[in-house]
Amino acid sequence: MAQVERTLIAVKPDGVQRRLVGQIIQRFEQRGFKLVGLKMLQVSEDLLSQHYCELRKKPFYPSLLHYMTSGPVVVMVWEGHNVVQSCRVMVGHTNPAQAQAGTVRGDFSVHVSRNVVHASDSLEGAQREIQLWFQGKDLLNWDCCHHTSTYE
Ligand code: IDP
Ligand code: MG
Repeated sequence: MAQVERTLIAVKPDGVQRRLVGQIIQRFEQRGFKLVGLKMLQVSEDLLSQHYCELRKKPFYPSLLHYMTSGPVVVMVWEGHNVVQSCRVMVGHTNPAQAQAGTVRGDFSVHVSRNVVHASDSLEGAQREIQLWFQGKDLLNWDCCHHTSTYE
């Protein structure tokens, strides 16, 4: 079977502290995406600096590193048709003040410095981030019994 699209989603430390992990996972399950990888970890600055390499020069970068290392994160890989873009829409605008109600950020956050969740922003970004956070052996190819109710 051809490899379908995958994206990286992470519940950030504020989301874990606020016990939102279950509700966030539920949204992606309910939509019809398939969970193929999941782990909880305390992120190292080294991993984060690679993850956020494009933001290194931003004024908020030091506080972003501090926030993201302030506690554990739950990181996941979700699979499905158009999953990268669909999950970005489900997560909502980077700045919760501009995020629509019904999105994760629009429902659970108010300020850009504590926006609860990460989602890859492109196919290339997703591939890069998945390789950074997961080893290939930790991503599971499994058959979902609902497949024919979700896809043609
Ligand atoms: P994204 O998470 O929606 O892809 P990016 O621009 O890639 O947004 O920024 C990564 C993360 O950096 C954001 O999710 C947020 O946690 C943080 N961030 C972005 N802009 C600001 C800001 O202006 N102030 C504080 N933190 C910010
Ligand atoms: Mg981003």
